[in-house]
Amino acid sequence: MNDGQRRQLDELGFVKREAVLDAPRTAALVDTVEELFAAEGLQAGSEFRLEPGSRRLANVAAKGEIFRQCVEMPEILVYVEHVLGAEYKLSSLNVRSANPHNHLPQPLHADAGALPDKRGYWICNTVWLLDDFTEENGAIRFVPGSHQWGKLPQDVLADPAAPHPDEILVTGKAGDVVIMNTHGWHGGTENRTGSHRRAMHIFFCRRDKPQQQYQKRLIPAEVQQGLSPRLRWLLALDDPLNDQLSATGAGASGFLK
Ligand SMILES: O=C(O)CCC(=O)C(=O)O
Repeated sequence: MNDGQRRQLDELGFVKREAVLDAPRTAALVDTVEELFAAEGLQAGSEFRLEPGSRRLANVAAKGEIFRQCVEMPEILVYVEHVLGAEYKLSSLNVRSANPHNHLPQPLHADAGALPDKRGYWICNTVWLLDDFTEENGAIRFVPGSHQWGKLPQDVLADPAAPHPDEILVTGKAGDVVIMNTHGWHGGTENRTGSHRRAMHIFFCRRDKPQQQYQKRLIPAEVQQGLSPRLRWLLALDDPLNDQLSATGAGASGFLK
């Protein structure tokens, strides 16, 4: 991470890394995502939450090695560590696909309704673009600096779904990854095109907080056995504190992530 990127993440609340995924890997992710949508049908995303106007998949760390490989990419984790400190873990791994002609913009929100606590920031999302994000197709808007305000949009805005005077639209190319301090106010926008707008959300939290998706329960035991020590650490598979915090599903509360 260079100084400019660090400053952007600290001050604006997000930074984009271009071309993290090459075209074949992006295409393979899209194929796997579409296979899962087809297999899961109307149930897709229901383990976490459904969202009108969008297709969602949940728990995809349990649904393919291709997703787990993205969790441990050092060139992205360096940013996550910058936001959360050295003691972080995967919280959840989902896919969101804004439907063609989806005219339901998300309200501005902080992920999981989370405010920073005494120790500071405790969530960080990474948004992996599986399609180009354009001004037309439902790119994410972000209110720069709002991660530092210690307030939730629903508590201070008359209408969190309305455009915010300071919001920036985060556009990019398929294969880019946007690292977001999602204490900051953000949300998906309208998709005015005839195509799906797909993204994967690899969501991290500090290790003293519950996971949104308790990986130890979700990932099949035979798959867990074959995972590297690094991935086991990232997924908190051998972490008694995480067992205590996450086994009840407490981390699933709050707003959309
Ligand atoms: O548009 C996206 O992929 C991100 C939307 C978002 O902020 C969320 O689902 O919490």
